[in-house]
This record gives sequence, structure tokens and C-alpha cells, in this order.
Amino acid sequence: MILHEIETSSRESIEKIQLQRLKTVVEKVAQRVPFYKKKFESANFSPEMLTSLEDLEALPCTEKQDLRNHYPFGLFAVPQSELVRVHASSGTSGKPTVVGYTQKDIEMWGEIVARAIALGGGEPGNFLHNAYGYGLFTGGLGLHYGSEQLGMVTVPVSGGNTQRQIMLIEDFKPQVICGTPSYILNIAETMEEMGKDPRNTSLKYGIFGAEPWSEEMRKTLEEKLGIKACDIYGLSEVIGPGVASECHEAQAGLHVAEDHFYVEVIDPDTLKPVPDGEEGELVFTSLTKEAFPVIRYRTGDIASLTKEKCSCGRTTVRMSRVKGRIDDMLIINGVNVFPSQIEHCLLAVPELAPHYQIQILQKRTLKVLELHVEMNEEYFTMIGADPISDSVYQLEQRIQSLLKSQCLISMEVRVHRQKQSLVLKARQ
Ligand code: DLL
Repeated sequence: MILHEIETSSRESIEKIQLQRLKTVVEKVAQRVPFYKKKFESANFSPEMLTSLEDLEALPCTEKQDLRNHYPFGLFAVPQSELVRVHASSGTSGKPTVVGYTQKDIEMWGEIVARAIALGGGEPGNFLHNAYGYGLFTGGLGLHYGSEQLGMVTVPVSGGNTQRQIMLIEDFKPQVICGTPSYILNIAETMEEMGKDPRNTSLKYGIFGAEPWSEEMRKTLEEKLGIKACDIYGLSEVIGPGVASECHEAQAGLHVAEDHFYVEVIDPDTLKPVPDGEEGELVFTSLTKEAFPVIRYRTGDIASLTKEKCSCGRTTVRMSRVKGRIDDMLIINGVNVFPSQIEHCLLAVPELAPHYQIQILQKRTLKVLELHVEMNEEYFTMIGADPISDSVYQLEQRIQSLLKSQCLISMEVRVHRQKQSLVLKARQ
């Protein structure tokens, strides 16, 4: 179901709209956000110089660090009285990256997520089982508003309590399910363990994202659940889910909501744009966002673009699946984790030596993080010859709760004796 005429417009009309909107947003941030004003001045760039979309390349990119430097609201382009919502994603220093929305932003977001759900097979009147987490993470509320805007009956289950999710799927009979691919696989496998056949539900379509997944994973999910599974992409800095989404007809790349976001792919080393079809780092510029517009935001995500018309009839540019990231960010069951964030917490623990190792273990369909750290010499001497003592256990528990409260990360912590045979990564 095609919801908006932009989805099938000619390239010229799409680019004409983009250029008009780009000029407006660039002028607005130059006036309202001191960070961009300074950035434009130092690049000798003034908004009137924008005569084509390519002229944007003259501007330096914006990075996650810029957002951190202006924590929490320093890059907002409207007064707080115009905001209706904030969301946030995890950050390296324990401080999240904060983004804001006006009422119009929320409506626009709902519109593009409605489009994404329609792309993935959802229709008005269908039930949508939403297993993305609700909260500061954009997944739950993002899909929720889009589903309502499409006219679907939205079941706001959020993540967790898998047996209850299964009961609701059986009783409410949704046609569409949304969530991280790893969690949805967990639901399917739990059904199998309960002696139920996951192919026997009412589900027809799945809209999965927020973490990298593969074609093999798609095949597994489709076979296990008897559904069509589509990829949905987004990041809170740009808006949340719905920046790009796959169509169930072709399942051949994610259609970018080009009337709201201008996408580029750049070489992460030279920062120059790469030709269509070549992989590089995705960079997005907001075209319509009011509260928190970003100009040339480097996502850290690796993908390629194609402007070829899709067999579903849509003409919007498509991005490939995200192939990986250029930084060290890990995405564990949909939660973004920077090793440097963990490092920051560990530095505050006086009993530890400056080495740690993060292990990602696959336990059934979910990933589990294990953190291995070394005690330092003083602590080792203090506890004496028995490293399996109560005090080590208490130290492990303390580090575990520190990580949980400061970084929102759940991990198993193991404190090892000094110079143990583990090949531990040096912190510095
Ligand atoms: O993950 C938004 C989202 C929610 C997308 C629900 C899709 C569904 P953040 O928490 O800010 O926002 O994390 C954004 O997650 O830069 C990618 O590295 C990764 N990511 C998001 N979607 C995909 C996907 C949400 N479909 C970061 N494939 C992004 C691979 C994805 N990686």
C-alpha cells in the first residue's frame, strides 16, 4: 500500500522538494543554533550559497561527539515551550544523546512510520503487536504512533515477559509483529519449547530493526513464524525508526523517506561522497525537523544506495541493509553499548587493574555480555590468597550494579586475579 505521492514521484520532483526544504532548514539552524552558525562561518558557507543539493558537500559533517558536547539541549532549534517530547540513546560517558520533538515533529514521525508499516505489509484495521521497548528508546513509541496513524489496532506490549507476549499473540490474533529480530526469534523459540507451532499464529508480517541482522536471520524468522519479514532502520539523532524501511513486495533494500531526510554515503576516511552502489558511511540531513534538525549527521552505519526504481513501483532512493559500523559501538539485543562507556565506569572502581575484556556470548537467540576484569595488586594483597572469597563476589555485584545504573547495561561480571592467563585488552 503506497501512502504518499512522494514514494512514486520522479527523481526531479523529489530533488526539487528536497532543495527547497534544505534551504529553509539550513537558514533556520544558522539563525537559531549557535553551533551551526559557527560551523557555517568557519567553512565560509552561507545558506544563500545553496543552489543545488550537491552544494551541501561544502559543509563539514556533524558527529555524535558534537551532540555530547552540547548535552542535553544545546543543539535544539526551538524554545523549550515548543517541545512536546524528548528521547535519548546511550552515550560513552554515561550521559545519553538527547533529542527533542515538537508536535509537528511527532506528527511527521508518525507519518513516516505509518509509511514504513504499510511498506512492510500492515493495513488499516489490522492488529500490530509492538514488542519494541517503550521509554527513552525510540522503538516502542515510534512504531506505536505510526501504527495508530495508519489506523491499525496497536498492542503496546513492549519488550520482555515472553510467555505473556505469546498469550497475547494467540488471543488478539495480530497480523503484524514488530521488535528486534533477536527478541522475535526468542519469542518463536519459546513457543516451540512450549510445544506450540509458531507457524500456526495469525501473524503475516514482521517489521524488524534497531540492530544489525542478516539475510540468514530473515530466512530463519520467516520460516519459523510463517511470515514475511522486513527491515526497518532509523536512529534517534535523525528521528528514530522509519528513516528507511523495506517493502514486503521486493524486500530489496530500504526506501528512504526522502521528503524528510536527505541521505548521502561518504568515504569515512576522505569524507567525500561515494558513487551509488558503493559502500560507505550513511550521512543524513533533516529537511523538515523543527526541534532537533541535524545537518550532515554521520551515523557510523555502513551501507550503499541505489536510485533504481523498485519492483514495488516506488522511486525513492533505497539503502542496503546496514553492513556494520565504523566505530566500536556494539548493539546488544537492540541496546547500543560503547566499550568506552564501560571503561569509564570501570575507571571509578579502585580495586581494579587497567585491563578488561568484553565477551559477547550467544545464549539461545539472545546475546549476553560478560565482562572480565582484573583486580589490582593492592586489592589482591588485601584479600589474601583466596580470590574466590565473599569480597570478590561482592565486588562483582558492585560493578554489575554500577554498570546497570550508570550505563543501563546488564552484564555478568567476573573479577580475575592479577595477571591471569586471559588475554585482556589494555584500557589505554
Ligand atoms: O534503534 C531506532 C530504531 C528503533 C530503528 C526500532 C528501528 C527499529 P537508536 O537507539 O538511536 O535508534 O540506535 C540507532 O541502531 O545507528 C544503527 O547502528 C542501529 N540500527 C537501527 N536500525 C537498524 C537496522 C534505533 N535495521 C542505531 N539494521 C543505528 C542495522 C540498525 N542496524
